[in-house]
Amino acid sequence: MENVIAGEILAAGNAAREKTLRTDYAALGEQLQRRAIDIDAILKKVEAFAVAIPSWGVGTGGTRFARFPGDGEPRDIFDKLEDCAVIQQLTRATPSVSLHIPWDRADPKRLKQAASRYGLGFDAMNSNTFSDAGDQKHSYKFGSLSHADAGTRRQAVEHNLECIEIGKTLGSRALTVWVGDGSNFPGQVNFARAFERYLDSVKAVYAALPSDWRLFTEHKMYEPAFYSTVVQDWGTNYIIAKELGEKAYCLVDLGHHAPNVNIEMIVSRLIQFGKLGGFHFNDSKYGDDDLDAGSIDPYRLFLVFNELVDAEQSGKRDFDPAHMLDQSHNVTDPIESLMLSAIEVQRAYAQALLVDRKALGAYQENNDALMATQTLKAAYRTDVEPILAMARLNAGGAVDPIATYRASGYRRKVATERPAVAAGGGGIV
Ligand code: PSV
Ligand code: MN
Repeated sequence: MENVIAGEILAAGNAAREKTLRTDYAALGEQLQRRAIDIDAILKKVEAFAVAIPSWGVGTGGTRFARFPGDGEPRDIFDKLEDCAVIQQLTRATPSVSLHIPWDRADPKRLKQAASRYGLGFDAMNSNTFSDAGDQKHSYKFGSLSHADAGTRRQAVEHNLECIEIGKTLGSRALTVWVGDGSNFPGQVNFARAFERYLDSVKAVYAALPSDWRLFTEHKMYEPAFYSTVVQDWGTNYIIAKELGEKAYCLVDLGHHAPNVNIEMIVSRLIQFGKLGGFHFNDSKYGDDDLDAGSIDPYRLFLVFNELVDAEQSGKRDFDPAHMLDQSHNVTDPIESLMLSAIEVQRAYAQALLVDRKALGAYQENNDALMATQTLKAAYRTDVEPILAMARLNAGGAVDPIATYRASGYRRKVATERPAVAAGGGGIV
């Protein structure tokens, strides 16, 4: 496996930090032992935890007002894979990349070669029928899978089939479908007819799914349609997954809900009825802000993982939610944001593993609301950083990924190698 960051830089950074880390890890181990928790067992689980990087996340994002490109931005999917390799090399928590077609269209064999050179795999494929590609016949201005015109729907279905074909060569095992279909004016579309057309189209996509693949449909409350959206909420999404069959699951993008919605309860419901497919992790304050995971409300992220760990520990069958990041970086170096976001997701998982579930169950049975919530807080308040850093060190990553990345000068290097990517209008990301 090719190292993008020089081995000596990584080793030097770790050498400077390893002694302190071992002291901190031992101290946390003692603290957890008093709570009857074996730190090494938690470490093992954290080491096995992974979250996929969205290929589109390593480029600088933008808003509809402007995009301010950063230095050395990836020019194509091969540069993106190189950036993803840096994230994986230093965090060891992001072994796969999620591709978006047509943005990442390239010879699948070359893609596979490039990824395996870096030791990366491919996560879910993402189709794009929310914007027009240069060479397509029908426009998606008024929708795609739910479009009133049969030719446009057919084109959108075929695009999804092409994504599956590309994914097969790459070794992907899932397709994520998000459509921006909806309306901007009351009366513009007939809700029922649009949903019926969507269901017909997505059924045609589902029919082409290989037997070992999963189909993830992603709901979103609004944007780009601002009055109604065809797949707007988890209820609609659940209906879709039920209508399609056992390979269809709901994907929860944390940013796709109204502010203050109890997302962890949605997660619980979908788990209970066997339809939770996975996540797009990010954070938000007002809407689909695509901010870094855990940057605004880390407690909510913990509460989501509390549900996941609860399900995992209660032995739910066929429970294997996909973990992906989906965020947009407008003011930070995307590599740094993605490294920290992956670690934040991992942190929420580690904290959720510390919840005393036996005590919590007893408090719940006895209606002791105060102690029940304190039980969650006790886990959340625990500083699990030594566990996360130890997991990285054991796997050959960096104790401090940001410091090591900055010391490596990677961004300066690619800035000289990659000609600037144009500024300009924003994207939807
Ligand atoms: C839509 O906002 C979304 O969350 C979907 O996952 C898209 O595929 C992604 O963002 C990129 O635009
Ligand atoms: Mn998403």
